[in-house]
Amino acid sequence: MKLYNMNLSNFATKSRIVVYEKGVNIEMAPIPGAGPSSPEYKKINPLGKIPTLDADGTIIAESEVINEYLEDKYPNPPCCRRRRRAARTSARSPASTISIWNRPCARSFRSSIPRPATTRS
Ligand SMILES: N[C@@H](CCC(=O)N[C@@H](CS)C(=O)NCC(=O)O)C(=O)O
Repeated sequence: MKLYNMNLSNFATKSRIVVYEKGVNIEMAPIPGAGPSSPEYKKINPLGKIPTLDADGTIIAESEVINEYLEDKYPNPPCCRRRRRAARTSARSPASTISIWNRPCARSFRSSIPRPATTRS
């Protein structure tokens, strides 16, 4: 597997961080030809955008998609996105519990708020 990337590309850096965080052995490949718009690179990624992952013959473009692929293929250690998801869930749980189980309380509060005018008669 190889990741076509360039040191100064912020999008490539997003994917490089995931590769390094997971500690997987993925070759860091330079962009062939004279740059991203070179015919050599466009044979790999016709849009000429960096990064591109060559996953043993399957070409994957877009840093977010590459990162999701890496997360699925190498779930451990989980990357930042999954840790954020876990953090979001732990914040949602008490919020949801309050909104579901304190409904009578919420209803009485809502009834004290004047309803907005509607166009329906
Ligand atoms: N949405 C793409 C953006 C990729 C992108 O725009 N990369 C820049 C480098 S940071 C690039 O390839 N620029 C070369 C060009 O547009 O010709 C991604 O997330 O991978």
